[in-house]
Amino acid sequence: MSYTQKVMEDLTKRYSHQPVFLQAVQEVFMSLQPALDKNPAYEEHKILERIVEPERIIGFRVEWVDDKGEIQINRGYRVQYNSALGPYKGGLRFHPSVNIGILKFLGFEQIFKNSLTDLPIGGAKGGSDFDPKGKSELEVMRFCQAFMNELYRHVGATIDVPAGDIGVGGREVAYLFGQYKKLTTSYEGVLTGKHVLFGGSLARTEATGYGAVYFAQDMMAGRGDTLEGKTCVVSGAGNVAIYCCQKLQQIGANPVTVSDSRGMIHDPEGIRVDILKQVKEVERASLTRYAELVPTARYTPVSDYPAGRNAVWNVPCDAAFPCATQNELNIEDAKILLANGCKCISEGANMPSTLEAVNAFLASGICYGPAKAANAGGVATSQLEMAQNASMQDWDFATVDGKLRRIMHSIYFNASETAKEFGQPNNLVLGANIAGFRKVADAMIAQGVC
Ligand code: NDP
Ligand code: 2IT
Repeated sequence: MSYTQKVMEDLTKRYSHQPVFLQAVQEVFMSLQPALDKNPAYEEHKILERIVEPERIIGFRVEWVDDKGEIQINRGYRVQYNSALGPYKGGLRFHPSVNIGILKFLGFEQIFKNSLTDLPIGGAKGGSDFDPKGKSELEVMRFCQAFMNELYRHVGATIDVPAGDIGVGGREVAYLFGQYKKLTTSYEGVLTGKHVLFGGSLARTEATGYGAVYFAQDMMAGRGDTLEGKTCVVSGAGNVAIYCCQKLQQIGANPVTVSDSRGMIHDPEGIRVDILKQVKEVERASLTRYAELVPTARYTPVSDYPAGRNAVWNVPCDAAFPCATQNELNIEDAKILLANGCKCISEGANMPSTLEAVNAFLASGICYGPAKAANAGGVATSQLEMAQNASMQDWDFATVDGKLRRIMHSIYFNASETAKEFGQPNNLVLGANIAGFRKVADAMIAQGVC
């Protein structure tokens, strides 16, 4: 039995109740064996057994009072996964589905993603099962304050720097920042994704979506092709999806779909980003509202989809950008995309494709940009925010966007060169996993057993 199989077997027994975590580990492990064979030091130092266990998991009660005066209780977490390369760094997710297994999957991915950026950041993730949907502004503020009342003792600008993820955007980061400042009297870059008025970086809001498009451009260029004039499908309608659509339009491609948890929009004329921003960022409404405002848009509710499927993948396209959530693209979807001639997948969301779908994309030989490479632009720009805060500077939009462009290019180059080194050119899953892993593993060995 190989080293990866042995560790995976033990892990599966121990964490059978955390399926998405096991899936994330499996996705990394399926690439690593050649690198482990090449360097026996990784097994001697038990790097796999160590890297799958978080350095620390913090769990806490979050209690707050709703607008009716009723006491509400939620669960809050921070998984501080790996600090070999720098202070813990990764987002916070507020969604009713949040549990330790989901945060371990996200934190595990974050270790390798952050390593790929070549910036000094370790991996972490956190969040709560709080559902921001349907909550008033004051309820969201009270919840964020209650969450920070506990989290503040575990974070800091050189310790652990949270940011946004699903359900956590600029509004939530601002309330969390205000409460941290109140509790510690310290005005520091303890969170990223802040408003530019108090230490935020220009281009952080756009960075994940823009980065996923930059990565797709590099993949297509590697095949002598371009995204210009191409029809693109995008899932999700939040931070990542909005700025993915915006960048696609800026480079002359045509995004024709977006989706949320209740339905999807298809408009062959192209998504109206100004209206999408108004509906999602300002009104925080459902996509039915978008369909009211844009006469050419067709809305399909989730109830009309085949069970468990996201209908955006049925729309014929040249390139697809999953930007909503994990496991939103399964093997049936992958087959339809491939049959329709899709040439490029760039993952804005974390682990949006099931393992079977990933294998179908790899077998087909099309451009496939796995999440930990393709969506690393968000966290990379968060680190640029940390750098600006630490040096008390602020850089203009073009400077930050230029750095983001170069970082995405370097991630693509590193993943594709590593794939070539291991005899599988074009396999960016293998390239990204090995390139991300090696840096963390080498740093762990150098730092000793601690
Ligand atoms: P948002 O909360 O801004 O948007 C999420 C979008 O996805 C919403 O349209 C939401 O619909 C939809 N969605 C979420 N969960 C589900 C679900 N279970 N089924 C169907 N639709 C769903 O989050 P982000 O845009 O920030 O994050 C999207 C993805 O990108 C996540 O996987 C996140 O981990 C990843 N990511 C985010 C980064 C960032 O910088 N923000 C960086 C790297 C990755 P609805 O509003 O109806 O719930
Ligand atoms: O998944 C991710 O990379 C994020 N949600 C962004 C993390 C960050 O620290 O900016």
